Amino acid sequence: MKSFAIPVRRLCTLGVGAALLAVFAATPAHSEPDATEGLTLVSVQDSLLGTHFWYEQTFDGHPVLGGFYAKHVDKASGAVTVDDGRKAVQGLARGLRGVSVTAARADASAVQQTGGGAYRSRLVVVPGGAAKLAWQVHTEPATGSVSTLVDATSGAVISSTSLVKHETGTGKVFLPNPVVAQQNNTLTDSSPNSAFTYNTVTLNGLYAKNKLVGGYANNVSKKPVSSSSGTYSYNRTQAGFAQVQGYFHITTAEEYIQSLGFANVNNESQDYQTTGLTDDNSFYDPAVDKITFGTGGVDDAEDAEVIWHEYGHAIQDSQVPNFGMSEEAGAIGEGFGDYWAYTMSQAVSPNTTKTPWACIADWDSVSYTSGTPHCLRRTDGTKMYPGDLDGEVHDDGEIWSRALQDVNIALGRTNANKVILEAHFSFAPDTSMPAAANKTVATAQALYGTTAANSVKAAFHARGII
Ligand SMILES: [Ca+2]
Ligand SMILES: [Ca+2]
Ligand SMILES: [Ca+2]
Ligand SMILES: [Ca+2]
Ligand SMILES: [Zn+2]
Repeated sequence: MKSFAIPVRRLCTLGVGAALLAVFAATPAHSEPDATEGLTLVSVQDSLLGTHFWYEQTFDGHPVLGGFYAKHVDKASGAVTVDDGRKAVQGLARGLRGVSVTAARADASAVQQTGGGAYRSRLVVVPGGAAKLAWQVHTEPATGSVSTLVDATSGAVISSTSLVKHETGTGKVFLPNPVVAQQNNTLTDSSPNSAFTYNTVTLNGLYAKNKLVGGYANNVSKKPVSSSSGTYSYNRTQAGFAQVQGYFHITTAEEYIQSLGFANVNNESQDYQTTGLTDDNSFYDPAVDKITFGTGGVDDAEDAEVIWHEYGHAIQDSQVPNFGMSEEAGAIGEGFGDYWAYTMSQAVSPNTTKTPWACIADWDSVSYTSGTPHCLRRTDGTKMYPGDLDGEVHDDGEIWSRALQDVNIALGRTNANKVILEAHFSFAPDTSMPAAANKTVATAQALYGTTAANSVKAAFHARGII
């Protein structure tokens, strides 16, 4: 039930009073608004069947967030339908009492929060039992307009919300790669296209259908593919395929992170490109926050596990600025990237002898490995800390990825990933493996208690880390 701390007054703010009075005169009295103070007409629209009056709810002259009132007048019968979406406003004094934050200071907070320039700000009422005044600031970063609410009394940022409407598209991808999906480790880079099976998927979060640019992934490849209908169905012989792979698998990884409850782990449109590097290598460049996929051998972006490994670096860089400032921190970065490929594949593929989850990049690695299963690296190795450290971050990362795999087995995928991601926030950029392991154990303790913490401790202890 809605209640209002608004005295009843005549509707006096209408620019089209005459038209409205005429409507009222033709309709029964009971359909008129009962509390007319605090309603500002913002739009009158004619449609085939009626006329639609849209009002914004106000309190003391300020718009009430989310509050609305609509009146629909049927053209044929004159019947009036009211849609009363006004919000309760309680406990708020009139006359701007308590407002100590200037518009300029609110603008500066919003600019800092969103990275875009401020172009509009106004005082609004945040409704509820303890209603308050806030500055609503619109900024426009490269990813589209954002509305930020800044508490007009304390100056705290209450929320930041993207105003961009998202579209969906469709595309064809490998899920996670053809060796795993088809359980066939005889496929090679020169196999005919007819040997490959593709998955048709939905591309979420596109800002517009015609480009692979959206909430979580930003295709900055040269000659980016385009489709006015949002249809991105390419096969691996076409340049567009790798671009779609990048968009889909980055977006899926970030959607998963968000589903775990993390709102601020690389919550942005991650730049990636599938062109310009002919090496059989891919990398994440923290200086420009961009992932580049090489095209040597099997094009790297054809294997989602390579995409997820690189996205692992983007994840950690967003959680800990400049993460990886020591050899062991670098090894943790590589180990986490491999683990992230492992756990993303876990969700979309079976764990088989032919393609065990522990085997990373089963498809990309057919170009440079001979035995089967083909693996770039594995997460089930037996290397020990510190004796097996060789000073090369990818090699040493296998110590860390094995420990994370064991955490995953002990806690289950969801809880393990919550612990692992949460723990990253307190890693130092130049952490040692023991320090990071201890943070992870403490995180497990805080989230899930002693039994979970002991399992995590055992996983790191088994590698000699703690
Ligand atoms: Ca990023
Ligand atoms: Ca290639
Ligand atoms: Ca490759
Ligand atoms: Ca794999
Ligand atoms: Zn890496």
